[in-house]
Parts: sequence; structure tokens; C-alpha cells
Amino acid sequence: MTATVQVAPDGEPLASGHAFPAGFVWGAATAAYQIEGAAHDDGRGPSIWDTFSRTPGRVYAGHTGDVACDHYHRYADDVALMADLGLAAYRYSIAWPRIQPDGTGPVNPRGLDFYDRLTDELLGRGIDPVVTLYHWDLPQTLQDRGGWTVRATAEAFADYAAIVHAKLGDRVSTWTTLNEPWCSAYLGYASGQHAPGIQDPASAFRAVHHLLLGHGLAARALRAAGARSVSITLNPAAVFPLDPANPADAAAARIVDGLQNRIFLDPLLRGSYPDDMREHMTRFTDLSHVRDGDEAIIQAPIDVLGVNFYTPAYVSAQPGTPAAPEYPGTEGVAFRPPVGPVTDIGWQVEPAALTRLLDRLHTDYGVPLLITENGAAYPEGPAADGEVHDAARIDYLDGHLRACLDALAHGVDLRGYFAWSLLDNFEWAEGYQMRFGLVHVDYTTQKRVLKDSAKWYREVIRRHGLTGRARIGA
Ligand code: IFM
Repeated sequence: MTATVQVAPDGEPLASGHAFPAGFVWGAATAAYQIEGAAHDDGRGPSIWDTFSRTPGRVYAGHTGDVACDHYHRYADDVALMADLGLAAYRYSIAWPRIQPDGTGPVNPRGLDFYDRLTDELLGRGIDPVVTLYHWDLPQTLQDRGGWTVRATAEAFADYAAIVHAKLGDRVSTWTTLNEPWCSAYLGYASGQHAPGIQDPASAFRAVHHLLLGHGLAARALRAAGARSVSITLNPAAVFPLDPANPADAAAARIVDGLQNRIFLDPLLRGSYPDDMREHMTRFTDLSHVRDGDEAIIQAPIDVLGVNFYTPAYVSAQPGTPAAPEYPGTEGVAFRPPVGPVTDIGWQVEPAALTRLLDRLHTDYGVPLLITENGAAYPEGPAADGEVHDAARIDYLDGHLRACLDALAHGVDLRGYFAWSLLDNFEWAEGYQMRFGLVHVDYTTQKRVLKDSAKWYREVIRRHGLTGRARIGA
């Protein structure tokens, strides 16, 4: 992929001297449970997030996805907003409980029809549909049978993938199996911060394996059905030793890297779990759930790796520190509190960490990359003039797009960038209090207002690049 130096239409050269390659895809992303609402419409079954959000104390202020952004009913208007922004692609997820309300068995045609309509609406506006099959909303009935701790869920996922492909495969070319299996496994089954809210490391490691197996089986089913592009999205950690010269800090970073990165990347792209992670897992489970041949299934070829990035982590060795619940077995590893600017959710802003992460993924795994999520929570709502002046989000996005340019300049095969998120939405355990949208949503009236960041992003897309630090409306 060659990059030619680009000069913006106003004549101002790009700050970095590098450019986004021709064909670099500009998109935005959402997920079904976070925006659709219509939790009981057209035969949708309950998901683990319906159950979890109704469990007192699990989600901020008892918020649920029952209504969310009402996108299920307003999708045509939302697609019009995407077209107004000039998006080339839109990444959305399919709600498994709409397609198979019980997780297996009968297909609900009305659920499929919704995604049929949405996909046609996108194509009618010239927007490429990028489908994620699983963004955390497991049918509750499957959870009742063990969820991701059992092999049957991986097998059911492949059946579901084939069902969705049979409906949309004539129009959707890019298929992502899972979104952030680290979150599904460790937040869902180890720390319990996410649905299904279980706190059991052994279950978490079983979930890691069955999620990966589900990916491999689904990838195989999609490919057999003719899918052109198959991918998985991870949230790889940009994890660094606090003191790189200190071997104990480096060892601490290596464990976190193993638990969040290599335990997924190695089987996906090298065909086996790393030795240190196998050993680590045996502290909690006998690995009898990992059968001969599973790793070969997991290594099903992918065309691109989706990368979701928000913030780095710095760790050090501190004997006596208890393990972080979402990183089982990390006793003695301390996570440094954020330093410098943070977003509303408390995540450190450090764009250069994205460049380092992309460089590392490129060097170690040599796979084409796509930023499938990047963005920031900031609280701004409409000001007296009715506009949303979210300068900090513009700075965040601008910085991270510059980080992408740096990675491209280093030779990283980076195919595109999806901002998280198109709309303010249900931010899982944080409920609606955290706003990641380019578009502000008033949850009482469902009115949408383009934030300044949305207008800025529209300019970036129009120019196919950045210019200076100009802000819209600043
Ligand atoms: O909102 C989430 C999304 O669902 C998955 N990736 C991280 C985002 C921000 O927390």
C-alpha cells in the first residue's frame, strides 16, 4: 500500500507530511444493544444484558437498553445522518436474540428483516455495511445452559453466523465474528463487571477458549458460504512496563500482555496458545476443554484484524498487590493510575500508544489492520446556541488519527478507521452517563444533534486527511 503526501484543499500540508492511502476507509461504529432499543419488538428474545441491567446494582442508575437510541425505529434517519457525514462504511452488530430468540433452533424472520432493511438503507446511501455478529448480547437461554463456558455455545454461534450470512451475504462483504472477546471472557466471567456477572477465573478461561473456537467455527462457516472478508475485533492492550529498564516491571507487563493480547492473537494467527499462557491457565483450570484440533480451527484465515483502542496501560511489579479481578493471576502487578489528560470515563489520553500498538501488531503478527473503534467519552450537551462544542473529543480524534498516520509511515498495513461511536449510547455498566457519540442524543426526545466533532470528522472525510489543528466551532 503506497501513501502519497497529501496537501489539503486549502493548500495547508498535513502536519506529519504523510497521508492516508487511497482506499483508506472512513467509518463509524455502534453495537446493537447499545443503540437499538425495541427490546421486546418483533419477537426478540432476552439477552444476558437484559438480565444483567435489570439486576439491582449492576448498571449505573438501573439504566437498561430497553429504549436506548430507539435506532430500531429510527434507523433510516440515522443512516441519513451517516450519509451527511460522508461515511464510507458503517460498522453495526447483529443482535443474536433477534435472530434466534432461544439462541438455537427456530429463526425469527422479523429479526432478520430489520437487518435486511438497515443493510439496504446503507447501500442505498452508498455506505458499505460492516457486520459484527457478536457484540456481547448472548441469548439468555444460552447463558442458562452455560454461556461461553461450554462448547455448545461456540457451535451454536457458527450456526447463527451461517443464518445471518444466508440473509445478508449477497450484500455484506465484510464479516466480523466477535467484538472484544477479552471483555466477554474476563469482564463477563472473571470480574463480573459485565453480563453475565460471574466471578470465577476458571470460567473466564473456558470462555476465552470457547469464544475463540466460536470465532474459528463461524469463520469457517462464513467462508464456506462465500464471505469475501472475515475478521475478528480485539481490544489489544497497549501495555508498557512503568520502568522499561526494570526486568520485574517488564515481567509484569508480559503477564498482562499475555492475558489480553497473546492469549487471543497467538491461537488466531500462529495456531497455538503461548506456552506461558497455557501454564498460567493451568493455575485455574485443567484445560480439558481444549481439544485436539481446536487451535487449528481457531487459526482460520482472517483478512484483517479489527483493533479497538482507547487508552494505554502502564504496569509495575509491586509485591503484595492483589490480582486485578479482570486479569486473573496477576498478583504483584500494579496498574499505574492515569497520568495527564483523561476522558470522562477516566481513561488516559495518549495517542502515541496507538502507534506503538499498531507497530507491534504489524511486526509480530504481520496481519492487515483496521481500527474498528476509537473515540472518547466527554459529557458536553447542547450549549445555549443549540450546538455541542466538544473540542476535547476533536483533539482526541485528531491525535489518534495522527498516530495512525505515524503507523502508516512506519509501513503498517492499516486499512481504515471507525470512530466510536456514531451516537451517544448505552455504555454498558456505565449506562447512559458516558457519552462517546459524534452525534448527541437527547434520551427524552430522541433528538439527534451533530456535535462539533461530527462536523470536524465530516471535513476529515471530505479531505481524506487532516489539516493543522483547525477545530469546527471552537
Ligand atoms: O462502548 C464500548 C464498545 O461497546 C466496545 N468497545 C469499547 C466501547 C467504549 O467502552
